[in-house]
Amino acid sequence: MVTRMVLAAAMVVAAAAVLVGGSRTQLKEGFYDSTCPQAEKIVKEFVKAHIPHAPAVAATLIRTHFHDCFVRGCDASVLLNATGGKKAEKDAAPNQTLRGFGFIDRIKALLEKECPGVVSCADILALAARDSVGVIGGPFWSVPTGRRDGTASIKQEALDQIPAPTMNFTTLLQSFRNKSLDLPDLVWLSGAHTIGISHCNSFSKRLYNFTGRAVPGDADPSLDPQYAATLRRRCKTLTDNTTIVEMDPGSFLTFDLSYYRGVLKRRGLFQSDAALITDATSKADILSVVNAPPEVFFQVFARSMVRMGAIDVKTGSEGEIRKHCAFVNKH
Ligand SMILES: *[C@@H]1O[C@H](CO)[C@@H](O)[C@H](O)[C@H]1NC(C)=O
Ligand SMILES: *[C@@H]1O[C@H](CO)[C@@H](O)[C@H](O)[C@H]1NC(C)=O
Ligand SMILES: *[C@@H]1O[C@H](CO)[C@@H](O)[C@H](O)[C@H]1NC(C)=O
Ligand SMILES: *[C@@H]1O[C@H](CO)[C@@H](O)[C@H](O)[C@H]1NC(C)=O
Ligand SMILES: *[C@@H]1O[C@H](CO)[C@@H](O)[C@H](O)[C@H]1NC(C)=O
Ligand SMILES: CC(=O)N[C@H]1CO[C@H](CO)[C@@H](O)[C@@H]1O
Repeated sequence: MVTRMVLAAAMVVAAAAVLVGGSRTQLKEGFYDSTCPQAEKIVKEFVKAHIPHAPAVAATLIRTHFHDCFVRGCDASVLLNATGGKKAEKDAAPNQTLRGFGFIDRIKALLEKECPGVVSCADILALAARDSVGVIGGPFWSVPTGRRDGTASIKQEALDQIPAPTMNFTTLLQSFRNKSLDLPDLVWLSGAHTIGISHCNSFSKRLYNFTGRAVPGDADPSLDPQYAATLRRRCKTLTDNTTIVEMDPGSFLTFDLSYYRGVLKRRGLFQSDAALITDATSKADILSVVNAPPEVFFQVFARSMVRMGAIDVKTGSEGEIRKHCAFVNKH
C-alpha cells in the first residue's frame, strides 16, 4: 500500500518536476534536438565506452552533479578551476575527492568538435551522471536540459551548503529544504550511496571518538557494533585518510537496494546514512521500497534526480556556454 503511494507520487511529481526551477525559462527534454542533435548520444556513447572500465567514476559523476546543484544551482560551478589565487568549489574539503573532472572535460571536447559553443558543461554533467547510473544497472530517465554555465565558483560556499556526512536528520532535511528539495528527495538521493567509496577519516569519529573522549569503546551507538569492529580493522586510526572503504560492501559497483538494507541493519557508513532511520516517515518509506521490486526505487530515485537537476538553474540568456569546463570564457 505504502509502496503504491510512493510510486504514484513519483509519477505525478515527475511530470511537474521541471517546474521546480521557478517561473523563468524552464529546462526541457530534448533541448538540443535542433541545435546539436547528437549531443545526448555522444555523452551516452562516451559513458558506455568508459564507465565499465572505471565503474567508480559513476559514483563520482553523481556526487559531482549533486555538489554542483547544491552550490549556486546546477551551473557547473563545481568544474571551474581556481583563478587568481582565489580557491574554487573544487578546493573545498567535500569536493577534494571528486575525480570526474577529466572525464567531463573529455566529453566536452567531443561536443565542442560536434557543435561548438552549444552544449553547456552543466548539462553534460547532468547527462553523464544519468547515463552512468544506467551503465551500472540502474534506471534510465529523461533529463530536462537547457542549463547554462555559471561564471563563479567560491570555496566557502561549498563548505557552507553541501550537507555534511556528520549531519543528523533535522539538519539534513533543512539543507535539502534550503534547496527546495523535500524529505523523499533526501531519502532517495541518499540511495546513490549504493555505489561509491569513502576514505576512513570521513567516518572514523564514529569508530573511535564519537563523544570526543577518544577512549576505547567510544563508538557511535547507532552503528551496529559488529560492523564497527569490522570497520576498525580496516580503518586502524582516527586520522587514516588513505584507506578506502566501500559504502555498500559487496555491492558497491551495482546500482541496487542493498544500501538501504544496510542502513536498516544499522550498517550505514556515515551518520547521515544512520540518520535516515531516525525519522519515522523516512524509515517507513525505506522499508516500503526495500520490500518492493527495484523498479520502485528506480522511479523515485529518477524523480529526485530530475528535481535536484533543476535547482536554481540558469537558462535563457543567463550565464554562458563555457568553451572549456574548467574555465569561464574570455570576453
Ligand atoms: C585544473 O586544476 C587541477 C588542479 O586543481 C589540475 O590538475 C587541472 O589540470 C586543471 N585543469 C586545467 C584544464 O588546467
Ligand atoms: C541536530 O544537529 C543540530 C546541529 O548540530 C543540533 O542543533 C540539533 O540539536 C540536532 N538535533 C537532534 C534531534 O539531535
Ligand atoms: C539553511 O538556510 C539558512 C538560511 O540561508 C541557513 O542559515 C542555514 O544554515 C541553512 N541550513 C543548512 C542545514 O544548510
Ligand atoms: C576527539 O574528539 C574531540 C572533540 O571533537 C577532539 O577535541 C579530540 O582532539 C579528538 N581526539 C583525537 C585523538 O583526535
Ligand atoms: C593525510 O594526512 C596527512 C597527515 O596529516 C597529510 O599530510 C596529508 O596531506 C593527508 N592527505 C590527504 C589526501 O588529505
Ligand atoms: C584544503 C582543504 O580544504 N582541506 C581540508 C580537507 O578536509 C579536512 C577535514 O574535513 C580539513 O581539515 C582540511 O582543512
